[in-house]
Amino acid sequence: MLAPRDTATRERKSLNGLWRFMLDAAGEGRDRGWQAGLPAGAREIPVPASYNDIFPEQEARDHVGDVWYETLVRVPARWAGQRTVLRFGSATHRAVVWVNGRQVAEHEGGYTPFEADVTDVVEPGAENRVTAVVNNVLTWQSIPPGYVEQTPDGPRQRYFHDFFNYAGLHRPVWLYTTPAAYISDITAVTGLDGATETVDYQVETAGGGGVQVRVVLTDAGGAEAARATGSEGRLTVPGARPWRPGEGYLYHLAVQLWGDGDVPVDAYSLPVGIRTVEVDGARFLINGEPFYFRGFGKHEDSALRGKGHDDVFMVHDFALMDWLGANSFRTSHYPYAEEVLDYADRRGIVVIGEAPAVGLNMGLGGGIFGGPGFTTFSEDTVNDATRQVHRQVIAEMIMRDKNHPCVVIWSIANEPESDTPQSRAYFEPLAAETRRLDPARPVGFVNVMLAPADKDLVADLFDVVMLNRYYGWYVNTGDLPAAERALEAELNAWVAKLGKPIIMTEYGADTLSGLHGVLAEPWTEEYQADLLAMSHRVFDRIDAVVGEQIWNFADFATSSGVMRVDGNKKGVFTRDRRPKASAYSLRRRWRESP
Ligand code: GCB
Repeated sequence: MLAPRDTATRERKSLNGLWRFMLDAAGEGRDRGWQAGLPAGAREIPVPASYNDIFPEQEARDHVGDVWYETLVRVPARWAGQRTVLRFGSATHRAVVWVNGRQVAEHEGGYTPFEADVTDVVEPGAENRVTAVVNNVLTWQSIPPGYVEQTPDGPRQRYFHDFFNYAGLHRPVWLYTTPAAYISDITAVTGLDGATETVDYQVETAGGGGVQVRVVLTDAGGAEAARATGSEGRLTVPGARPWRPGEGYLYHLAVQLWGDGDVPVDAYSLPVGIRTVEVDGARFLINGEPFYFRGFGKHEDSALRGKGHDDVFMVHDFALMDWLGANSFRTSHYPYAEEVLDYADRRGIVVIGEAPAVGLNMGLGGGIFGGPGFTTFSEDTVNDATRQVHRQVIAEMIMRDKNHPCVVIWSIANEPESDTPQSRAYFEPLAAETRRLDPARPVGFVNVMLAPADKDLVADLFDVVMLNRYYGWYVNTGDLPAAERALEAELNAWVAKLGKPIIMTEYGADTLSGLHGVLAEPWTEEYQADLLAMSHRVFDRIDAVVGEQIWNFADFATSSGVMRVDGNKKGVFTRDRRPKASAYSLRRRWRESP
């Protein structure tokens, strides 16, 4: 799926800004005809943003069900005769969209884009009404899963993941044009043929026959590097300058459709980073060189915006990662806004792209507080229908992100149950399907502490071992010597079992900014720094560990609970991005011995 871009033949119009907004807990908007116009009580709300924290109201924050968004957009008169497309970067977790009262789109899944051809529905030159009903309910058949509990005070959304269920229109909304015959998709896979760099391209077209595809690859300075004719082929680029960690060098693949005329029918330009990714024994190679991941699991999360995409936070977060010497992050626990991956491409930041499959594990969250006692995989809980949705979100993530050089691994789930035959039966086809959809990237899933090497039944299906471990926090709390022994023993067991590269995708400690202790007690800034240093000593002793990504970059919002004080506090930065003490010790480790 191509991102909307302005080109010689295409034009975009942003629909970001203030939209009209209504909560609809009773789900009666459709019957009341709100798709034809919201009632007078509608308020204004910013897009993109989560709606939960904009108004100081419990009703909005804890809303369960539908909300309505509406805006009026004047479609330029000059767009008459062009194909016009309406595109939502995301709508969390599902949406139905109308234009001028006519339904044009319906989409399941809160973290991938969807679009609709609205050529026949919009009136160029006039104001057109765009209406979306967005629903935030999580069920056993949504990804991520959840369930709604009916209480005397109304419905309550329950879920199994540790971040707040923010919802709404989180990402930019666009109207854009294409010519009637247009480029509908491009796939570019870079590689090496002997010592020569290659770009294998494939162009899909729609809306008209008799067109010819021409592609020209130019370097960052605009100089031509290769060209070809035809909808697929291989470009060779001897001596290409690679995309590599820390250096986001990009070529551009200019794709043109030609008819009989002397100007192209359609034109689109795709950034291409020429690089290879491969797993070799217990090493992770980028461009044939061993790569060590330094960085974080992150969240799309900030005050007031919730999960709304925000360029200020994006640029600032990357600058802070750079300040620390981080070279990578994981899009825990869902695909992030496309703008983030575009930026990572340009900055040379390495990304593990993760599907929104988090919370597929009923073994977590029980303990002394008592869990509801669900079975993860069963006809009534995570079942075949759930897996079908899971398959779909993986496919949409790959369709959207396949051309980003920054993405080097697909993570298809975070901490699912993985120690039962049912979990193997669930994941085996998903792993195979992910490889089929993208044979060019290693595939993994993130393993939970409950399924160490001697219990896990799933990790052998994947190329890399990604581990979330909380030695010194959830276990061996406050006892770092014991934590160090246990962590090392577990990692050695994984090395012995699979011999694959290990990336530590989470480790860390909740830390209250400003809390200090002469003795490093849990929750103090000193303890976080000590726990990280302990973990790093272990990683440095094990060759197969090829990455360390701390949980988390910044403090973030969660649902309420006795384990969470105003959210999850495992950030190296606070939610407003002030450093805790560990930031300075990390900076020394990552910047002084890169
Ligand atoms: C995990 C989860 C992450 C949580 C984290 C924690 O293992 O993957 O979503 O936030 O632990 O802090 O408990």
